[in-house]
Amino acid sequence: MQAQTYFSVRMRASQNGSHEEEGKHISGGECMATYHDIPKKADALLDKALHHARGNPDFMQITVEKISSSIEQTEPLSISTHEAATAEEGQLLAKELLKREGVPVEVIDNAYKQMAENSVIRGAMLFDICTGQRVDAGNDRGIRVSRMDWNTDNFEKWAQHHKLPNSPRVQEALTLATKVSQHPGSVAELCWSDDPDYVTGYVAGKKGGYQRITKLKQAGDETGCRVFFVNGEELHSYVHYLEKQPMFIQWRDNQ
Ligand code: WAQ
Ligand code: MG
Ligand code: MG
Ligand code: MG
Repeated sequence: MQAQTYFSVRMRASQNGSHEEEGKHISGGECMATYHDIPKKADALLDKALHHARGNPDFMQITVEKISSSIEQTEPLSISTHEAATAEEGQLLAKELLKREGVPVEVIDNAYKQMAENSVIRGAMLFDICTGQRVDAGNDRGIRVSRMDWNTDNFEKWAQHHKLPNSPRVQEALTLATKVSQHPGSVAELCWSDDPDYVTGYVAGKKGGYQRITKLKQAGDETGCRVFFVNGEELHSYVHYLEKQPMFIQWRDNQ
């Protein structure tokens, strides 16, 4: 569809050495840019890393790669917000919403158990809903979804229409959740931030869309979560989709 050449721009930042040297993960980010926009997009990612609630990084890497496959375009998932008075109430609701998306309760329990054992991961853990097992490499890298973006003007119109804060965090999370959910093998996603000052998270799925929950952890907690529940997918092509298939989110603002 696109006439222009786009580039994938990715950033990762850590403290006390690189991720490979067991440094602490501070921030990551991924977007797509035209050649002309690379400086602007790279600068925004650098800024995100340099002013982060998890701390100041001493290792940063920005990677720019030309995208040669064609870019898909899709509408954002529908959005809803559930108020939770406490993290416990929010977590109970998250489990209920995952069940409604079709994740068996034993698989949810196993994911929470493994989460507690791998609390510092900088990507997503993948769980197969048929076996209940974690199916990505099982290390502290996890899988990073990449090559996705949502034009900020279009996002701002969307946010205004939905009376939501015009926040890059919501923009990034909904972009990621929409791309993940588009794959036929994706059943549901569970996420909350590893940033100590942000306690809202979500469950996303094909039935309920992007379902925000206003409190999933205590303020000050630096433990985040991102889990993708998948249905018997051939892992190699699924991960290839997450990492490599380029996708733009585009909201039709005529609704
Ligand atoms: N691919 C896979 N996993 C990722 C990615 C990615 N591109 N980016 C982040 N993660 C994982 C990683 O393990 C982080 O620790 C965790 O997700 C949380 O990332 O109000 O801000 O960027 O609607 O801190 C959701 C609610 C906010 C937004 C989520 O996540 C709203 C958030 P963060
Ligand atoms: Mg992020
Ligand atoms: Mg992004
Ligand atoms: Mg974070």
